[in-house]
Amino acid sequence: MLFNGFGIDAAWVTASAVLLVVAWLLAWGLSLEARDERERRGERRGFAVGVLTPSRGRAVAVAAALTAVGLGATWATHGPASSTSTGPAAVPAHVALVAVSMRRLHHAAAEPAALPPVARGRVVRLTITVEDRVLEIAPGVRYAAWTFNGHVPGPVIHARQGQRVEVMFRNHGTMPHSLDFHSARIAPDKAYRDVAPGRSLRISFVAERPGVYLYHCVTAPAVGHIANGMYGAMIVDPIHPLPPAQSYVLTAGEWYTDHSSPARLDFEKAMAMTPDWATFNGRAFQYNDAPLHAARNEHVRFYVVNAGPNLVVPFHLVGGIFDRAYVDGDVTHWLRNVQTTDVAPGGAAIFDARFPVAGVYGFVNHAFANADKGEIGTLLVGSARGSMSH
Ligand SMILES: [Cu+2]
Repeated sequence: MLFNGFGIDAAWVTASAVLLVVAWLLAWGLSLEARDERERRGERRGFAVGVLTPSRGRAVAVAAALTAVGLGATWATHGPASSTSTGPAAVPAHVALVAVSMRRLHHAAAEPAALPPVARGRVVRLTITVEDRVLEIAPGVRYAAWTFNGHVPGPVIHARQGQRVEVMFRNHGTMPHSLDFHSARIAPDKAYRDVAPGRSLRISFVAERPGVYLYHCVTAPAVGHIANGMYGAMIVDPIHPLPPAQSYVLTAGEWYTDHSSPARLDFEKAMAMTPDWATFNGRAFQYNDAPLHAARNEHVRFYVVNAGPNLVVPFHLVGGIFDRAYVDGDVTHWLRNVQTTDVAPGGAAIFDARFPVAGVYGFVNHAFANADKGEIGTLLVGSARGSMSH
């Protein structure tokens, strides 16, 4: 159809509108992801802005590809060269497809496992805010979590030995919460005290001991607060850093669910130490769906923190042997040629490995009942594709 007197095809107008809408959708998606990432890291305004993580970057790339396909189809079927005038009925469908795809990809994004860069400067400042939020903790399972910065686990804090860490802790939840840093030597009756809803507390300490540490809410009953998702990892690089490596942070935790939707904590299950789900970084099986990557013969490092609250994590590579295991995160000495080593609840360890052969590798909790509950992930070495079965 032509607009009288202007020679403009209705399909052209529609396609232009589609382009505008899609561009807006992409910009909206990008801004959401960037905000999400800033919140996850607990960064304040003016602090270094986080970048898109690889998995979310991929999500945007896929959305852009879908957009291109949609526009191409629109062009082909409704372009000005077309003599038919069936109407651009397919255009809204393309827009809907792009919107739905972006939404699905957004929600399917795995928690980033890559170690963020070490903070610069003499003082590391960040904000950790308690937020009650419904999260997907396993495929199709929603849980009403208590979070630090909207995610489970909370932001990875990556500092260097000797830096001062200043945390602004805000409680936007509905009950008292607190923050306990295993990386600090500090009077807990003051620094780790309960903070009432709507209130805040500044916690400051020097990261004097290198290693890898848990932080968590310690408000009674701590088992319940940790089981509801209130935990995170903190890495303190030694003054003389470890050898460079492709580094990932895996924080293990358990979920104990009732039968409601969204699910809530079943306290009796937590006391019996019988979780429904065991996870690396908060969601069961997520790194089978979004595998981690390494190059052949590259040094790979796993910082494994066990938030528990209850169960030991015997960490193991399927298809690999750890060259080094820094037990309990002690960077001054390590075990060699390790197949499996326990990571205690409230503890952590560092594992180094290399993979001379390309392929699909796994990292698991070798207490296999807990691997079956979700503590299992895939590491793709070289150009391999696929995932560990589960
Ligand atoms: Cu709490």
